[in-house]
Amino acid sequence: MRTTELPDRPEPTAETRIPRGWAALIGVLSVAAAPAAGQLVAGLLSPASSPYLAVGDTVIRFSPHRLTEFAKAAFGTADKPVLLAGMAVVLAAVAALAGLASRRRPEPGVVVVAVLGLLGFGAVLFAPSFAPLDVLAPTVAMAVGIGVFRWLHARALPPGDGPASASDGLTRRALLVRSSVAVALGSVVAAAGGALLGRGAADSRQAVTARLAALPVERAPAIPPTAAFPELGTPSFLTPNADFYRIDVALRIPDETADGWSMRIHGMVENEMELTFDDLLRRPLVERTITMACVSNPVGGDLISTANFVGVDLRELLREAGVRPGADQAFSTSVDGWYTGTPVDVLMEPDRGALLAIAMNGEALPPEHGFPVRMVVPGLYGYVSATKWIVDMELTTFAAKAGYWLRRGWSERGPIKTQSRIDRPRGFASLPAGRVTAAGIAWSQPDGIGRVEVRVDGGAWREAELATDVGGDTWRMWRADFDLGPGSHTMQSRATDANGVTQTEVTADPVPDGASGWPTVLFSVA
Ligand SMILES: Nc1nc2c(c(=O)[nH]1)N[C@H]1C(S)=C(S)[C@@H](COP(=O)(O)O)O[C@H]1N2
Ligand SMILES: [Mo]
Repeated sequence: MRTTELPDRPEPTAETRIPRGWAALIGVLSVAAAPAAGQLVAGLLSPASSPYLAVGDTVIRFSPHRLTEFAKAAFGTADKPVLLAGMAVVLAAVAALAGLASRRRPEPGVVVVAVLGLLGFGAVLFAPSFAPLDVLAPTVAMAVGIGVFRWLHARALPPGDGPASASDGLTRRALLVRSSVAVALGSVVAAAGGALLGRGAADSRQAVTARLAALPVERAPAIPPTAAFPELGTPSFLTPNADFYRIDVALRIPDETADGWSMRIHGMVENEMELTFDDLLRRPLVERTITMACVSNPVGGDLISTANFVGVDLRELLREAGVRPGADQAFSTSVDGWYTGTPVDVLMEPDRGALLAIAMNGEALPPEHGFPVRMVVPGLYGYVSATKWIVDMELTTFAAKAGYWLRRGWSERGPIKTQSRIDRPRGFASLPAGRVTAAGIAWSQPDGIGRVEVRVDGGAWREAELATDVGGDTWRMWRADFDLGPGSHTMQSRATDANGVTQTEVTADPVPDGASGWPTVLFSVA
């Protein structure tokens, strides 16, 4: 409210406000410069960390299924470019408004640029492929966006004190035009450069997926729909790649191409081998359905997933290389410097089915799951067997060399422990009176599950109904019905493997060789 005592704030004159057109333009230019700078850093460092593309991927991930299906039907393979162009239009509109809101002071625009920057940051941070160094691209993007906006704003704002002379106005205007052109050109160069730099790995993945579709692969049997109870709360039998659990110590996801890949098998072997990606494609390719598990998975945890892996039989390769007697460890190294040792006796078991994998669920390995080549060994925890981005395998002894996690207190051999998990009821659920349906998963790779039992409130064990068997290398879903009275209840489960050995009740932490104990869920019935 104004009072007569206080002098009126002078109304800003036309001269101390940025003309509308320029205000909108500097908003648009800054909001273009930001993701362009992010794209350049991402191209240099880690292609998946481009904030603009990450936002696009996030939109796709959180779009309702029907919308993405519609987009595919309407735009075909152009669905993603259409989305990215649509985002550009929305961004330009927001940016123009932000500029218009900042005709006197830069703050409103700075806030809008910062909020957009945070969106990009969040999209990168929560991408399935996130690795620590990925924070750099969205950070640079945000800093460039804010910096450019402040810089152009200062140049566009007419001087507030006194009328500027005509020649003054001219040079100022020329400076503003030059600065704007510089920002526009810089953005185009940065975005294009970044996109080019980062293209190699993505193009290579697409090419591998396409080549694989044309190659003969010995397919795994189809998964029957009766192999899972997703309607009861179990996972789907095959885990979509984007949901597949992920564990690694990579600072950035390697952006190797398939063409550039090679791997040496050497050390205690008769015939040293050097394999290229094409060498792998020339060998018999086989698809195997495998449930991978992480040794860090606590009882009841979700560091376990299942996929159809396509690859080359690792035992066959090692037989060709001719492992010398005494070599008890296959020591594999990743291009990012991680390394582990796998027991040779396990790899050489005739039925083990260890793979040098190149594809997962019908496409080339996703970058974060080891593109172009990784190991997968049924029945062993990932830390002793599942080297992603593999580039070297040395046959040696456990006495001579220790893997990354072995040096950090984890055990030498990592057989997966027989386990079960209760997915329903959820912990602390309150259920209506009447029938309670329990469901979950159990696993005991590579031999498989023979039986799952469930009990409530420490009562008698009841045998659960098992879903259709897919094989020993995968999880097995189960379900059981109970009629329970009102009150709080405790449910436990225990799995028995195909050899009749029941999972231990003894609880153990994940360190050093995997968690054990019966999963327990507390819930209440009304
Ligand atoms: N290069 C590399 N490979 C790795 C790891 C790693 O840190 N670096 N982690 C291992 C661990 S502990 C597990 S459980 C599996 C997980 O594979 P995923 O991320 O594809 O699920 O990868 C293994 N392979
Ligand atoms: Mo792991």
